[in-house]
Amino acid sequence: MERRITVLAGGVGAARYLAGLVQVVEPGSITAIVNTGDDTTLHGLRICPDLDTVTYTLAGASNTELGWGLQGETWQAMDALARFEGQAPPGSAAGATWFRLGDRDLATHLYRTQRLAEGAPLSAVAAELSAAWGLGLALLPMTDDVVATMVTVAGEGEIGFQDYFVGRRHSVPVTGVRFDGVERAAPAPGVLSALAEATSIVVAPSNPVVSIGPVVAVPGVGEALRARRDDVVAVSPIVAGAALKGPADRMLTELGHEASVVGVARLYAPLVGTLVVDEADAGRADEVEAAGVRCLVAPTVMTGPAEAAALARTTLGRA
Ligand code: FO1
Repeated sequence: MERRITVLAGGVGAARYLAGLVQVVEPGSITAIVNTGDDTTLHGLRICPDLDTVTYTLAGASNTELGWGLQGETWQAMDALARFEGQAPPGSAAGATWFRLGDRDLATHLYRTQRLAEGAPLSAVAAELSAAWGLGLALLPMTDDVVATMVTVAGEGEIGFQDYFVGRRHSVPVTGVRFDGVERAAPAPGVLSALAEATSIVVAPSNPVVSIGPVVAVPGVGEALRARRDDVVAVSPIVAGAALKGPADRMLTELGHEASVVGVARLYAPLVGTLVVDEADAGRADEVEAAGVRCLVAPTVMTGPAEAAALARTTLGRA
């Protein structure tokens, strides 16, 4: 039977996993369904951080020092913008430089924004950008509609995801998360068929709340996953109680979940048949299974391309 792999993806962890996966299977057999809840509009430009992180990483062009954006980046546009920053009246976002858009990265947002203004759906634009970078897999946004992850921050109220993540350096306690617009969103073309027709479905090691959460909240996507639960394998983004990158561990605790592979298993249990946990968490395998999820213990920390490829093989049952 022809192999088809569908991956639910957030940002850096998912991008690294996919970079491993393209080493072990034909890229043409892979569909990545990517979170767009982090997307934002600044300077009139539509910015899709997770789509771009996956694209740049698979193209071998990501800025590994920063963890976002392009390698070899320069910042002349941001430096020039800083001159105007103090002139904007209160409440205006004009001239904002807190969210750094590199000169090369700007080209992506310029192209995307123009195409969206011409009426192209985001899925078409993502395909064009991914083709321009020479990628062989299908890269789908979870939806062509606008969905915005909103974060309720203690003592401050609700703010946009990037205001929390970059503006507050994800260091403030979170009391709630909501995906604005998701109930009206439709899965992007190809999303539901990629889930229905996949021979394997993988939930990449991404933040369960703000990266995978928005994807499964798109009407129809959670249901499609539940229907394939036995074939869904997730990789825990939590290793030995800590997130390898980002605020997933704190966020889980703040929202009343356990920041551990067991907490991840309990969250994913309705959708996921198997959870891959790192060897550091081998001692918790029984508790993962008690949550109703098969537990696979394997190295999950992707320190380089070989480790990412090995993790991809594990998720495909080919370790
Ligand atoms: N992350 C930062 O910490 N600071 C930034 O200034 C920043 C700018 C930025 C620009 C484009 C882009 O695609 C991503 C960018 N990110 C930045 C990363 C992004 O905020 C997060 O990594 C993701 O949204 C979380 O997955």
